[in-house]
Amino acid sequence: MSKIALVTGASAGFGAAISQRLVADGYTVIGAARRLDRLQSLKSELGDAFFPLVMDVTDAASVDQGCAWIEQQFQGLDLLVNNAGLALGVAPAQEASMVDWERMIATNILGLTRLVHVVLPGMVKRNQGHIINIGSTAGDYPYPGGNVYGATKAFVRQLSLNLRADLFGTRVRVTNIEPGLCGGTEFSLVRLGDDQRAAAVYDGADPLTADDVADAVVWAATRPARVNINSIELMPVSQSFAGLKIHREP
Ligand code: NDP
Ligand code: 8X3
Repeated sequence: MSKIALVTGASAGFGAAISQRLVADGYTVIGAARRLDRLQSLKSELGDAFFPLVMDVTDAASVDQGCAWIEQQFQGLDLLVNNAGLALGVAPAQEASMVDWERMIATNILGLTRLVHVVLPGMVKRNQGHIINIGSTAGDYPYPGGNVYGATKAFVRQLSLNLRADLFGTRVRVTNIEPGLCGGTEFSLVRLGDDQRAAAVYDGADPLTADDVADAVVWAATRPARVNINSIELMPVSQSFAGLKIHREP
């Protein structure tokens, strides 16, 4: 029997690459997102092992309905990859849009948490399963304009660790994958709203690719059942840390 995985945000970027890798590894994958046409074109590539599912993670009814369908069709999940997420804007906090902040919190925090809440009891009951959350280096290291986006990813990191604390004594696994700069996805277009500005983020940088992230996800998922990978932080070689800054009065 092939293992059953739900990948949120499967219509683009990491989610599409993770779905491809999991199917290649023998999983049956339910790929969830809002854009059905994108999921359908992934299905035409991946075939019978891929099931498109329209789901908006910010909508409780949509998540409940989608997860009920999965329970009925597949009798539960072996793997949840909580990948759907977004950044909006790079304005400093004092100039940022509250609407953008609310959307990031609704998607990256509430949406991800809602999926955990729906899926976890079944995993615990079956005493097996794995939740892989997609965090970010933005949850570990501050940068100007990262404000609420980075804070949502810090939430993902701490939730992942706290889940492990609660799951002590069960065989359910939790992993947080924290990528740094990664190109070839829609992330910067969504964040900046402009093709040229998005392309400039990666100019000359040799960033990570979605395949690099999918590699980390599939590696964590395929360790022996006794092994829990708590977190994986990965960056392109071209990315490193800035020092602390000191503002000096003239
Ligand atoms: P993309 O913008 O390429 O993909 C985001 C995916 O999330 C899309 O499939 C989108 O599908 C889905 N999504 C967004 N909102 C919702 C929603 N409300 N309900 C369901 N699905 C939703 O981004 P990436 O692949 O680059 O990013 C994926 C994850 O990785 C995000 O959590 C991001 O924060 C994180 N990340 C990205 C990095 C990067 O540099 N690219 C680095 C570190 C972390 P649709 O619009 O069809 O719903
Ligand atoms: C995305 C990575 O550095 O653009 O999570 O915030 S970064």
